[in-house]
Amino acid sequence: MNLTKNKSVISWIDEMTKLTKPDQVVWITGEEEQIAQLREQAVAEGTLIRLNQEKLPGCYLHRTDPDDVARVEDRTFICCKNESDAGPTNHWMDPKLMYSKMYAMADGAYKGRTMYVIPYSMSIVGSPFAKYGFELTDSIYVVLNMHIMTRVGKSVCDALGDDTGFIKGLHCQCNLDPKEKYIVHFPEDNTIISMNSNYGGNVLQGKKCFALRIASNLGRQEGWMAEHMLILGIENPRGKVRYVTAAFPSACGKTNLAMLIPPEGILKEGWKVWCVGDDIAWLRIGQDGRLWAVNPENGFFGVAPGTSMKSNPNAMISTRKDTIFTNVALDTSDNTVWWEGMNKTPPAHAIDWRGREWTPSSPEKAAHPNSRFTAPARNCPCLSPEFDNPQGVPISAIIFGGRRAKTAPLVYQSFNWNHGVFMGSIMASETTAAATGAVGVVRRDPMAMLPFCGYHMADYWQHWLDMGRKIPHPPKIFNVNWFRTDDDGNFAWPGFGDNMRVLEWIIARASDEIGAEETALGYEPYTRDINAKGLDVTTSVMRDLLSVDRNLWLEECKGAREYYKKIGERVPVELWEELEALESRINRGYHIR
Ligand code: OXD
Ligand code: MN
Repeated sequence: MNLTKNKSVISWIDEMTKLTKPDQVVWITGEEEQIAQLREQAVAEGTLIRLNQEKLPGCYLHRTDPDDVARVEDRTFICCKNESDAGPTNHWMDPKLMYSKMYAMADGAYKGRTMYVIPYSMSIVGSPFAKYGFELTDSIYVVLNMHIMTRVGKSVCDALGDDTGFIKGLHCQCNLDPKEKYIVHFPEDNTIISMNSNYGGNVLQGKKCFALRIASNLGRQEGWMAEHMLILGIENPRGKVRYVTAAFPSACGKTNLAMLIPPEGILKEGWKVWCVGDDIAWLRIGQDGRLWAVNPENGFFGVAPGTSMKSNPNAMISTRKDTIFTNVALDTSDNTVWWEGMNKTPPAHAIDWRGREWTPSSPEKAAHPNSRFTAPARNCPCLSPEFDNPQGVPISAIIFGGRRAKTAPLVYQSFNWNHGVFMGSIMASETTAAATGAVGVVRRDPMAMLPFCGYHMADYWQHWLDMGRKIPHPPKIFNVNWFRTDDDGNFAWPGFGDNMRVLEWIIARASDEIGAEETALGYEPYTRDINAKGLDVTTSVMRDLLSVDRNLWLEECKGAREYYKKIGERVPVELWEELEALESRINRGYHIR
C-alpha cells in the first residue's frame, strides 16, 4: 500500500523496486504497532537483543559487523557534474559513472529480502524549515533507528503532497564488503546512495548525508545554512532564555556541552541550560532580521564510552528507555549494557561488542570506542520546551572551538561577522591519543564541517560571508578552547559544567552587557569577568588561560596560509585579508596578552 499519490515518488520507487528486486515492499507508516512488530522481528532474527525491560524499558542492543563500526570518509563521495565544484576536501566521481556503478551493485540486491520505504522529515513536519525524504532500505535496524532520529510516516507524505523537491535515498546492505562500501551524494539531483554498510553515520541518511551534505547545498541555493552545530538555550535567573549554537570537531564534548548542568552555585542563582540539539543546526533569517535555528533531528546518536552520570547525567537518563545501543557491552548479570567510562566498576562478566566473552582482565575493550546510543530527544530531562517549535529559536551567539593545548585562549570574540567567519575557517583540533596516528598534530576542520560540507569549501566560506551581509541582526561569533594545558600537561580548565562560566560571559557580550579587552585575536574577557566563584582556578591560572603566545600565533598564521593555499584560488579575498590583518596585529605585538 502506497502512502502517497505523488507521481514522482511513486515512479522513482517503482524504478528502484525493479532494480533491487525485493520479495515485498513495506511502507513505514510511523504507527507504533508497526514499529513494535518490526522490533519483534528484529529480535527473532537476531538483529536486536532485547535488554532487561524492567531496568531499560523499550531498549535493545545491536552489534554491527566488526569492519563496519564508523563513518568512512575515504569511501564518501560528492558526485556533481564538475569535479571542481566538489572542491579539494571531498572525494569526487563523475555522476554518470557513479550511478552505473551503484546501480550495478543494487541490481537484485534485495532479492529474498524486504524493501522498507521510510518517508521521513528533517525538522518538524510542516514547519518552514522542514525538508522531506524517502529512504529505501533492506535493514530493519535502519528503520528502527530512523524512527528515533527523524520524524517518519504518513504525515510526511501528506505534508509533501505533490511536491517534487524530496530527497531520494537508497541503502543496500549487500554483503558489507568494506572494499565495496560507498556513501554517495548526488547534490544536483538530491539523491543519496549507501552501499555495503549498516553503520549509523553511513546509513541513517537523514543525519550526515541529508541534514549536512545535501542540505549544505540546498542552503546555499536557497539562502540558509546547514551546520554541524549543537543548539542550547541559557536561561538567566530572570527567566530570559538566550540561544547559542556551537561547532566543534569530534572528541571535543559536543553532546556534553549541549546537555550541560551548571555548577552548584550558578544553579542556585537560578541559571538553567536547555538542549535544543546536540549535532546539527539548520539556520534561517527570521522576519525580525535575526538568525533562527532548528535541530532537524528527533533523537541523539551519541558516543557511549565516556558518558556517565558524572560527565553527562542528562545523556545517561536519555538512554534509560526506548533506546537502541550499538556495539556496547552486554552485562550478563542483569542483561543491561556497559561501556568504558560509564563507572569504575566494570561487570565481572560481559559479552563484548563483538559478541565474545569478556571479563575485566580481558586485554581488549568491552565496548567499541565508537559504540553508540540512539535515544529519542523527548527522553532528555533538559530538552528545551522550544524543541518542537516550528519557527525554531533565535540565535544570539555562534561558538567555534577545538582542542588546542596552548594556542587558543579559553574564549575570545570576533571583531565582526567576517572576522568570525575567518575564525571558523581556520578552526583546528590537535589529535589525541584516542585517534590513530601521531598525537598533537593539528588537523584543520573548518566550522567542524570538513567531512560534511557537500561542496567546495571555499564556496561554503563565501556563502557564510554572503549570509553575513543578509542578516540584519547577526549573532556574535566566539571561539572557545576547553583544552588548554599547564606546564605539566594537565588541563588548566575544569571543563564540563564549569563551561557554563564561559557561556555566561558569551551571553553577556552577545547582549552588549559588559566590556572586553581588545587584543590581537579579538575581544577577550577581563580576567575578573569570568565568574570563578567556587572554582579552584586562581587569577594567575585564569590569566594563563587567556594568554596568547606570539610565536605560536605566528605559526598558526603560517598554518592557516598553507591551508588556504591547499583550498585554492576560490578562497574569498575577505578571508585572506582577515588572515593578513591578524598576522600584522601579532607582528606589531598589538595587545598581546
Ligand atoms: C557524529 C560525528 O557522529 O560528528 O556526530 O562523527
Ligand atoms: Mn556530529
